[in-house]
Amino acid sequence: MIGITFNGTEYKVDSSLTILEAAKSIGVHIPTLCHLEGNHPQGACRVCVVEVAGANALVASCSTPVRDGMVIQTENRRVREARKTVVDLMLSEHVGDCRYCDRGDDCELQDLSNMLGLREPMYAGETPPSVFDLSTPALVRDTGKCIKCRRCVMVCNEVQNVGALFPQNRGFDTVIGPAFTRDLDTVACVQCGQCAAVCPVGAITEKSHIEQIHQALDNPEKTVVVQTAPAIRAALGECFGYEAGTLVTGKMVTALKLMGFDGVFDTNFTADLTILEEGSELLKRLKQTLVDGKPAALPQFSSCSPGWIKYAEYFHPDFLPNLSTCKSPQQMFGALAKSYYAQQIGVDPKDLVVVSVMPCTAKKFEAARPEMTQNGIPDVDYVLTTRELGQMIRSMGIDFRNLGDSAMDSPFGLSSGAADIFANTGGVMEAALRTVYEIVTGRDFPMDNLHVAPITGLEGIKEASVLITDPVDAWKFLDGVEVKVAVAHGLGNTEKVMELIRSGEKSWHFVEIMTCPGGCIGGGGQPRFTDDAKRRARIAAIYREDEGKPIRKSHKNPTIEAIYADYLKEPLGERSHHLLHTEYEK
Ligand code: HC1
Repeated sequence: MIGITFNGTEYKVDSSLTILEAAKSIGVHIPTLCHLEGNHPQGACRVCVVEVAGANALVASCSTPVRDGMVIQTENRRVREARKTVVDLMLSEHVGDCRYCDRGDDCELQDLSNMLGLREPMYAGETPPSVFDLSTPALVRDTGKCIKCRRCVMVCNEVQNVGALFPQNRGFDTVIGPAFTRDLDTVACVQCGQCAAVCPVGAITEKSHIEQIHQALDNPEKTVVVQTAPAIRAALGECFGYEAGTLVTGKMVTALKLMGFDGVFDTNFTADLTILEEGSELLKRLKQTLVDGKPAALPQFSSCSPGWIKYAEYFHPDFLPNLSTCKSPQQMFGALAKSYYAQQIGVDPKDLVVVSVMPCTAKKFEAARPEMTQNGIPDVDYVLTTRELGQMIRSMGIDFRNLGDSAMDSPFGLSSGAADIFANTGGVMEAALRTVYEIVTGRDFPMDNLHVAPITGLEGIKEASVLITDPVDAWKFLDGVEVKVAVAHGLGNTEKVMELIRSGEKSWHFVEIMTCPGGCIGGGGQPRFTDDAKRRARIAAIYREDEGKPIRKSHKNPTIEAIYADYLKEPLGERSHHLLHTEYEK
């Protein structure tokens, strides 16, 4: 620890920090439009300038390390005027009318301009042309709104290892975008939307489905049902001023009913179903390999995160046979809604509209994939991000904070705690282990409070193993086998996992990959944030939801048992194969 002085008061801070980090650690706020916690400083926006005694010029606090005895002013006239100049210069080049901007109510540039008291432009400025990129199903780019902060570049290259976005040209002509300033569909973008989640302005946003959903809700010919992903309930509240990690499951259901949906269902139901199908698939692959002498593709990779599927298609096509053939819970829900449920309620699948609420922009792309249809009808019609749902609720005049709680509808409303934790990194794996262990041994899953501690938390790559002893007769070949698993979140960590597998350094049986840092709770469609505190709060909330459930294992969900008895018959059976599984080809 070293001693430094902030605004006249002495503090002890960690010597490894930058001024910006040290200020945060003692509760002093320094504004920034380019910094992303946990990543190296960019020094791009210069909004975080501070005065350091003895230095001639103001310094960027994000890229200046603290030194013992440093005396720092984060706020005085000189600092304030410098920040005003910087922000005003950004505004002078920023195309757009706040009245019509998607970020009108949560723009960091507008907030900062207000905070600094900017009331009229100091510089007339020249604005660059606004070029729209509407090429992908998930994202919209508007180059005119871009303030060149490079957060998207950082997250796309360093966190996600995708490299779809980077700065081109110089000075005023700088454009942040795909190579040769072309559209996103010309490069290996996985549409995860992490760029849209960290953009401080409206330069990259999700492609909205709000208008199409209003039209469907207004159409008396259509029956419109909605499913809500596991991660929504721990984050939607933030759109209405709740602290991160406030669970709003019941209010969310009430709001969706008030909006006019004919059925409000839970993607968690099909998350439970995924565990039965994906767990059975793992056991089948192990049997083929260990007993039948026909080595199956191992490790098996989870397949519910569409950004990861796209990443594998682009960068690791030789591993596509290792992807579980299970459709994601979103798509399983759509397929069941348009078959089993449509039949039950006597509606032609063509007149049933399935809407999803997802924390993920890539789910829009997943729903549009040609594999995700039956007889030409898409499993899922429209996908709203958490942010879009918040916007829709507000626009329909629903007073979210004062709503009571409602329960999800039958038959797809009941789920286990294992389904809840799909939202967290490590959750799919833990849910699978809870079920597979019990199927194989016939005994209760032995982990403390059912959690597999080594694969919880925000470590980038996590590993665990479970030793199988004394299995039931059907699985005798697994006696003494140590089932080894791994978990990665964020595609940068995923790439490291792939290197470990390719080099032979690791030989896991099952690997969970989630595209976004933290898992779906940190998805590109969630209420925006740039630090880990919100990820942690949402993760804790999801574990609370799991621990509060009377049923915490997917195979113990009675409605899952019922749908197998009535309709699907058995995991990996013919109907499951037809409705719930797919194959990916490059
Ligand atoms: Fe996810 Fe999933 S957990 S992918 O993270 O498998 O988006 O929440 O809905 O489909 O269930 C996202 C979340 C989500 C699917 C499930």
